Amino acid sequence: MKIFYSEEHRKHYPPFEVFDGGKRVQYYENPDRMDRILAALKKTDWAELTDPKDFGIDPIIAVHDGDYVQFLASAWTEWLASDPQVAASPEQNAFLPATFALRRKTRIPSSLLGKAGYYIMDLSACIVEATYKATLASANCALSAASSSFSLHNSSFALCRPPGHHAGRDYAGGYCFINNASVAANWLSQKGRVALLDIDYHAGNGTQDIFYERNDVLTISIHGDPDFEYPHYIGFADETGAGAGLGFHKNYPLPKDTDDTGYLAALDEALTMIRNFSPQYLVLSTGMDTFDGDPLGTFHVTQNGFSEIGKRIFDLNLPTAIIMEGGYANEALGNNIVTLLERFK
Ligand code: SP5
Ligand code: ZN
Repeated sequence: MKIFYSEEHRKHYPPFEVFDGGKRVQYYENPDRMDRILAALKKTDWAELTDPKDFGIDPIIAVHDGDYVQFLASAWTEWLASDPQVAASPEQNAFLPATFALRRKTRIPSSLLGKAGYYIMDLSACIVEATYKATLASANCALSAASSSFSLHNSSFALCRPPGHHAGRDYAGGYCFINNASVAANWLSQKGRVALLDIDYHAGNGTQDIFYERNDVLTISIHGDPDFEYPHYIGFADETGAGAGLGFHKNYPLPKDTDDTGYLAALDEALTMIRNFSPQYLVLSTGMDTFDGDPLGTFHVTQNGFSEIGKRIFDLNLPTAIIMEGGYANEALGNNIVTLLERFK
């Protein structure tokens, strides 16, 4: 199986993020995650590490607003230039807003900090010098997997970092800047019908927003109920699409402590919905933070659970672009990913 991976992510390693209550903590979405996955893949005899192809900016700005992408590209340099303290110790700093646009989004602010509060939804999407280049490489991994689905009719794994599913058309959040899975799904939608299934523990709010009014890409997310879990404001069961897209989005918000049995029951419903849509391609937003013991999750999906999840999705018999999203139990991350991917090889 082809594994699309780039080393460009490595220097995207903000020195902190801010948790609930204003607590500064280590950045959970860290390069060690990739090293654990790479180590596990290298022990197999089927993982074929491949550099992504460069697809240029067009497939990205087909999904994201150009002014938002421009903000991502220049934010760090502008931040550095604006603050001598940051310039004196850039490695100890990350760019984050302290004021948010909330529900006032009528005009794009002209100042850098105004833009930040307008384009960033939380305190986990920290921008550092290497962020923009890392996000481009990550999107190219997803596009390479999509292209492989199209031209080779096979399934492949985009080992994306940073992840993408919390990023919307014009916003970053939850470690995500460019929505890799959405960029891949949108690219594939020009070749045929696409279903995008999101099995990350957190609701795929960015993906939901991007495709909400479209009926050519079916989007489904299975996740911790936003009633108690991040992203809090989106991902509820009654959000089913709008306009032409009505009926083409589905959320499965699940309770705390969901185990393999509860998870697989929701997955089976999602798979039935995908079969009824009869897509030609599947994009799988693959978060491993549903794992029992993940520091950011509350579910108890086991390694056996991931094996069964992989098998049931594979049984759809669709060329699948498997896109890495979250998963923060680093010690188990490699085995968990390999367990899921093994079902597709
Ligand atoms: C891609 C992805 O999985 N992004 C997740 C971003 C989640 N940010 C949540 C921040 C709130 C953390 N609450 C921590 C509870 C620890 N017990
Ligand atoms: Zn997640």
